[in-house]
Amino acid sequence: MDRRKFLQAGAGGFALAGSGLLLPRALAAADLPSGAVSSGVLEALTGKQPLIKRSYRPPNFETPVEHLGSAITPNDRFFVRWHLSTIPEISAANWRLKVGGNSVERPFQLSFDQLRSDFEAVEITAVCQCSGNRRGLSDPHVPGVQWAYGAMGNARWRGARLKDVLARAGLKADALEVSYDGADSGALEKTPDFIKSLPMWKALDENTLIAYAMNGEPLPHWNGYPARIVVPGWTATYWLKQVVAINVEPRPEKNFWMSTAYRIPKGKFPITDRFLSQEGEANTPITEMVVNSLITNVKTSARLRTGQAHSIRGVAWDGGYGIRSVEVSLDGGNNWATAELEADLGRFSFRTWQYTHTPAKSGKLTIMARATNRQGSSQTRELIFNPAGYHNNVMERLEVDVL
Ligand SMILES: Nc1nc2c(c(=O)[nH]1)N[C@H]1C(S)=C(S)[C@@H](COP(=O)(O)O)O[C@H]1N2
Ligand SMILES: [Mo]
Repeated sequence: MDRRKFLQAGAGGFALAGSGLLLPRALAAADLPSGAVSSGVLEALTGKQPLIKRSYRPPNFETPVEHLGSAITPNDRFFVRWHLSTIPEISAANWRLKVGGNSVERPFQLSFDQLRSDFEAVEITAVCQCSGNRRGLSDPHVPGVQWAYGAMGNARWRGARLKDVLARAGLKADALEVSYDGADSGALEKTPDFIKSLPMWKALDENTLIAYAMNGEPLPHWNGYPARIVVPGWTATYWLKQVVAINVEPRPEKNFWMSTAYRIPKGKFPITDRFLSQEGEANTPITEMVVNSLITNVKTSARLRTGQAHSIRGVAWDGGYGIRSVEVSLDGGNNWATAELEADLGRFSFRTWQYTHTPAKSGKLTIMARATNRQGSSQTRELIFNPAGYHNNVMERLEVDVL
C-alpha cells in the first residue's frame, strides 16, 4: 500500500488529527473537561493554514500530526503558543532591541538592519517544542492548555548569535543570567509580563540565537516577527518571541514565569542541563527536551492488508545529543526492530525515520516506536507524572487492523 492509500485507509470516520482517537483508552473523550484534547477544531489564523485550536485568546494552535511527518515544518503550519493576549503588530522599521542590564559595560540599542548586518549570520535547524506538548494526554488530568501531539515544529532558524550581541555590550564579571522580554502584554494589569532568563553558559552557547528568519523567510507574526530568541535543545518556553529587551543581571530573574511556572520536580527526569541559579529545594526550571518520537502516518484503527508492504514513518528528536536509534514494535512492545534513520540535519533537528513492514496474517497489531539518543536515554512506557504535564515522552501505542 502506498503512503497516500495508507493514510486514506486510516481516515475512515476520523475527522481531525488530535481528536479523541489519538487518546489512550484511559482518557476517553467524555472524561475530559471542555476545551481539552478531544474538542480540537481546525481554524486558520491570519497567514496560517488551519491548525487545531486550543484557545483563541491568547492564541494557542497546534499542528495536526500528519503535517509533522517531514523534517522541516512549513512556517504556515507551525504551531502557535502565547501566554498573553495583547500581541502587537510590529514593523521591522520601528522595532528596536535594547541590550543592557546591571552586568553590562555599555548598554546599546539595535535596529532590525543592524541586527542583520552587524553580526555574523548563523543558521541552525532546531526543534521548537512547548514544555507542555502532550499535556492533554496526562492521566490524571492536569490544568493548562490541553495539547495533544502538535505543540512542536522543526525549522531552519537564521540569526545572530546571542553571545556576539552580548559581546558588544561587554559583560561584567558578576553576570549571572540573561533575561529577556517580548513586546506582548497581558490584557489585565495583574497578568505578569512574560519574561524569561537563561544561565550565562547557555546564553553564551554558540547555538543560542536572536533569529530573524525561519526556513528562509521572515518569521511569521504569530511566531515572533521580527525577531525571537532560539535556544536549540531547550523547551520553547525560552524561545522568546518579539524580543525587545535583553538584560544581563547579577541576580536571578524572579518573575512568575521563572520562579513558579515551567518548573519540574528534581530528580525525576533524565536531564543533564542544570539551571543552578534558579534551582529550588524540590523543583527546578525545565531545561532541555527529553528524547521523543512521533509516528506521523498511522492512525489508530487504520486498516492494513496482509501481504502488502507498508511504511511506518515518523520523526524523533531530543535535547541536542542526537538520535542514536529508533525502534518499532508491532506487538505492543514485546519485540522491537530497528527503523531506518533518514537524513541527518544536525543534532537539534527532527530526524525522520521509516520502517517497512509486510503483515503476514490478519488480526490486530499494536504499533509502537521508541527513540534512543546518543546518551543512551530512551522514551518511557509509563507517564512520569508532574503537576504541569511537562516532558511527556511516553511511547505511543496505535492499534491497527490487518485484513
Ligand atoms: N513573547 C513571547 N514569547 C514566547 C511566549 C509568549 O507567551 N510570549 N511563549 C513561549 C512558549 S511557552 C512557547 S511554547 C513558544 C511557542 O513558539 P511558537 O508560537 O513560535 O510555536 O514561544 C515562547 N515564546
Ligand atoms: Mo510552551
